[in-house]
Amino acid sequence: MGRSLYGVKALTRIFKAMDTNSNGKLDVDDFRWGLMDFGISITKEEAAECLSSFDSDGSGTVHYQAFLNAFMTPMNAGREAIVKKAYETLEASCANGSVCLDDIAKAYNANGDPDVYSGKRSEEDSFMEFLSLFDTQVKESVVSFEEFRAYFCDISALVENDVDFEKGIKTSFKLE
Ligand SMILES: [Ca+2]
Repeated sequence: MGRSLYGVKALTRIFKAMDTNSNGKLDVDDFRWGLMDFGISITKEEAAECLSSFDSDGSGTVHYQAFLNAFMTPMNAGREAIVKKAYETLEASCANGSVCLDDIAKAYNANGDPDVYSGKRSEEDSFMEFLSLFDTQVKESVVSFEEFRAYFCDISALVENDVDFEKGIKTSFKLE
């Protein structure tokens, strides 16, 4: 374990712990009570002000994706494009038109992982870790583009060079 590769997982855990009614959004009360669990006590007004810094659509709540985006290192346009292409390629190749965990597992080639490439860990470890990062462990469950993208945001933060990043994705999903 280690490094920012687990960023998405840790953030997801925090988000879910705060989202007590499990509606995928944090409101002022979720946020306030969540912080109290960490021993931080703030007023409703302070909580509202904090939330507004995450809240891009002015709804007074923070969606899961906005929460992740606030903490994750964004990918540049070139990286976004290659990740999107990988997902679209998966979409085109999978049986029922939506990308399931099993489709990703079948397509994934661990040699695209920089740590496998450099000999730091085995293909199997890389593969198991890759799958463990997705919320679902059920083969038939759909993996959304947002989940897929979040995983590569984590990877992206570790890879300095755009060329290496692109090469990694291309190898992982056998893109031309
Ligand atoms: Ca909620």
